[in-house]
Amino acid sequence: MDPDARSRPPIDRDRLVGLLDGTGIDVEVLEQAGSTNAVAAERVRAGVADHRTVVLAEHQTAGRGRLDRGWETPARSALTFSTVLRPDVSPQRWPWLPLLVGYAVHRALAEHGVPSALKWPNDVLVDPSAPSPGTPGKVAGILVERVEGRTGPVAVAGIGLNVTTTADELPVATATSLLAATERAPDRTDLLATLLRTLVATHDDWRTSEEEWLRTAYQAACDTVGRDVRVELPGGEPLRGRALAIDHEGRLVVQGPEGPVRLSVGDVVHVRPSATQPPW
Ligand code: BT5
Repeated sequence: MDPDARSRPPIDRDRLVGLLDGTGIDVEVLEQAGSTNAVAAERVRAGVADHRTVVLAEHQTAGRGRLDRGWETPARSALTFSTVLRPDVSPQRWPWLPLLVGYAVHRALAEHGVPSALKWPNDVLVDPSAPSPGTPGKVAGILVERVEGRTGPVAVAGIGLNVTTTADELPVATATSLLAATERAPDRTDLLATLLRTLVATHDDWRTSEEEWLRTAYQAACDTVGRDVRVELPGGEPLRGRALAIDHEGRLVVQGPEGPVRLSVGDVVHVRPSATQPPW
């Protein structure tokens, strides 16, 4: 048996099926894939994947972030998977999807006793001690892509969550894992089942309701609001200011030098601790 198989057991498919019984969630586990978002998109275009189909790779070799950035994870150290969701809502509501997915990850981690916070728009952070004291690390990233299926558009919601990745395996200084940050890691099969149940339930609740509860819940879990931030904007000068709120379209409202600006995209750097207590 290779040493990794002991310290990093594979997903237990039989147990997973039991844990997901009655949810209609269908998980395909691949030993290896380039990007699970790409595989799920292929399945959607081929007409063999729809709402609640999930593709997971034990080892993702060409994981994607936003804007053609990469996502790197050693085999079986993380959860890297993509869930097909059919939001069936007006196009104006689609920008909520990445926020909704992040919020679902935050809730699922809480079920496993791990406090986390959200960094707008698509990072999940955990405290306290990694990568350096007082600097929460990025434990999960989210990539939501719209794909034209045979019967309309679907969202492919990719989640990468570092579980047992050790400090020296983490690809960048801002990254952490559940093990590195909290010195313990839930079993990946249990955690995956919680993530999928929470994601699908949060999505289905949102789809059939108004936005305000999600806005309030996201904002309460969001460590960006209340901080001084620098936001790198595509093709423009960075914006500096105080993050004030998440608005009703999921945009980050930043008080800049020339007044409030509403951002729908951007990379946020938290430049100073929040004046208020962080939501851990
Ligand atoms: C993201 O992009 O955070 C989205 C990551 C989504 C990954 C999942 S895995 C399953 C599915 N299939 C895919 O192909 N993708 C999705 P972004 O905000 O652009 O952040 C990317 C940046 O995060 C990189 O440029 C690195 O700096 C950093 N990074 C790379 N790997 C990381 C890791 N394992 N943990 C934390 N940070 C990482």
